[in-house]
Amino acid sequence: MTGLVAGVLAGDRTALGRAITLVESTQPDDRGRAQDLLSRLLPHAGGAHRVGISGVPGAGKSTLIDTLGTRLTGAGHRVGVLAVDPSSMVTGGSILGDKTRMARLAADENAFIRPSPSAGTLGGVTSTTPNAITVLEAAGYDVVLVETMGVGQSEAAVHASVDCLCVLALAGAGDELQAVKRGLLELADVLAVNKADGAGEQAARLAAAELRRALPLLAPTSEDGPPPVMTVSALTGAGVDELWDRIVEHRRLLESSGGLARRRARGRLAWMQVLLERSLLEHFESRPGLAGRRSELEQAVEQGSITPEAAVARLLAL
Ligand SMILES: Nc1nc2c(ncn2[C@@H]2O[C@H](COP(=O)(O)OP(=O)(O)OP(=O)(O)O)[C@@H](O)[C@H]2O)c(=O)[nH]1
Ligand SMILES: [Mg+2]
Repeated sequence: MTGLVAGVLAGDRTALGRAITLVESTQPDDRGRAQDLLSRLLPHAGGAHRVGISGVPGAGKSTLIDTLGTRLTGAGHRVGVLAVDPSSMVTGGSILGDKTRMARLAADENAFIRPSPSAGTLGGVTSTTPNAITVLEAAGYDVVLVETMGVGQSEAAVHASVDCLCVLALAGAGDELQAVKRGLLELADVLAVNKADGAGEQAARLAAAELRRALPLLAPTSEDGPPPVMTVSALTGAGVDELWDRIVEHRRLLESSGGLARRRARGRLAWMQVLLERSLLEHFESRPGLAGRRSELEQAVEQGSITPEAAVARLLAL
């Protein structure tokens, strides 16, 4: 364990990979060691600018991370990436697909790309995402980019894990707002309409203007007013520096208002809630006899001979 801690703190890539595997492990046997490791790394963590990159499949998240990450390492940053590989859902754990889409960054010695385990997760973030961020920070990565798919509950979960959520939108055919979901819009700290290049440039600019008009109506609850809307091309790099400037500006405002500490504290509480719910469910499901009784009751509910409420009440009474 001491060797692993020292390896991570020294930025050793093998140690880093092993440490992330350990803190992501869901094996009961690993949990104690993982907690031990995390408690030793925590004093060295917290220093990164944590940025979520979200958007529908194909929005260009991986391409943006490759372009932005390469620019950041060029400017002297060390960039950690947590990325979900859609293909790993089928193959059970290959990041090859995304590594090829982040080819420059994957070969960059100042970057570390880590595939997220996607099974049973919320579109790329898991309850172990904060742990993986801790390990990367302790290893000296000062920017952590988290790629997530804009699906299900993942927006809220990733929002709780990062300092800034950058949402990539695409110009739609006709309905400009189609390619970004409302739930995502409400959580976005910075919005960027991607693929603003070549024949798509004009459409991207129109979509951005449309978003700027619509945002005050769509997300009236935000304390700081609507998020800035940019146009970028992850492919050519146009607008990517400006996008990073806005992300840095967002963080500066958060820091000067004390909001960063509050946001991170809220995030930790949100994850505690997620973990509590998961543990309660696991605890409940591990009761002897539950599985059999449950499938009987499920059949009864399917047939309509008993209400879902009554079935749950009987299960809880076990
Ligand atoms: N023209 C253009 N194409 C882009 C741009 N960014 C990404 N693409 C292309 O869009 C496709 C999807 O890009 P990805 O970066 O893999 O998108 P993603 O959001 O990571 O997709 P998933 O991980 O599958 O959800 C690829 O063919 C990219 O080459 C851009 O700025 N301009
Ligand atoms: Mg991707």
